Amino acid sequence: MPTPNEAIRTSVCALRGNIQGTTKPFMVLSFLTILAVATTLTVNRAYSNSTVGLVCVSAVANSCPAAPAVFTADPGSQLRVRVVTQSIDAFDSYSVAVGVNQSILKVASVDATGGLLQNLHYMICTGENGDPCGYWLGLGPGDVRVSASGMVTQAPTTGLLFTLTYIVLARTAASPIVLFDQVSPSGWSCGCALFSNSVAQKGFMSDVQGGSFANPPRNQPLIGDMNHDCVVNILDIGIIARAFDLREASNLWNPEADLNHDGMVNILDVAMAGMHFDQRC
Ligand SMILES: [Ca+2]
Ligand SMILES: [Ca+2]
Repeated sequence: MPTPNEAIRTSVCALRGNIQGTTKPFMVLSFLTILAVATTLTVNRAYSNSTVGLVCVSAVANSCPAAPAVFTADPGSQLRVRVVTQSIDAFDSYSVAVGVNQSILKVASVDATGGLLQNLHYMICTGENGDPCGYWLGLGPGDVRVSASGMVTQAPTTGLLFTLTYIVLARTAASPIVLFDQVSPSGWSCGCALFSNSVAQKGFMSDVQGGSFANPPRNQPLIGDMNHDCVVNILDIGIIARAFDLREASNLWNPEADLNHDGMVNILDVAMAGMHFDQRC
């Protein structure tokens, strides 16, 4: 009487014999290749859970700020975000992903100039057809996954990994810049950056410190911009229209809708907003 294990082994051997006898051995090969890839991906998860050093977004190339960086730039201008490592072990490759709201910040370039490792690769995720990140379930629109390799650095390593240049598309009071990494296409992710040292044959994680982006404060309020989205349009006229005919004594009085400050909301206020129609900050 075979043991359960022997029984399984016997059936597997029988199955293998059947497979070898099929006319499509390439299918078996494909299956084994997929299995091998899956196994490799599992191995990638074997990074130590403890972290070493820090990777941050920074305005400067040679240090991380004590508190998360706040970047400011006007719509239409460019924003430079440096991704910097601080007090980290020696490494000769890394990978890290940077996420932003792509309706506010659009990636213009990813650049390793002045960086610790020069052999740079990156993918910009768009969420559109042909998105190179489509395979990586953990990545979404606005994310950039960056990896690089080069000569082993000297520990402790502090310095620039790469520079991201964004074009500022829209106004925001605060929009996060997130650092993270995706290890597997299955969507497994960590709030960390990944490093490896092929000479010492080890991999390790670092902590990450993201930041945020905001537009600089406006000097002059935009007349008629009732909803403060930096453009005067039909939405703002609608807000004034809802306050139409109200006076200061009214329960629903909206002082903001009284653009000419005469104590009532009427056609004069609508006309005043109309004079600034389509204006932007
Ligand atoms: Ca508005
Ligand atoms: Ca008025």
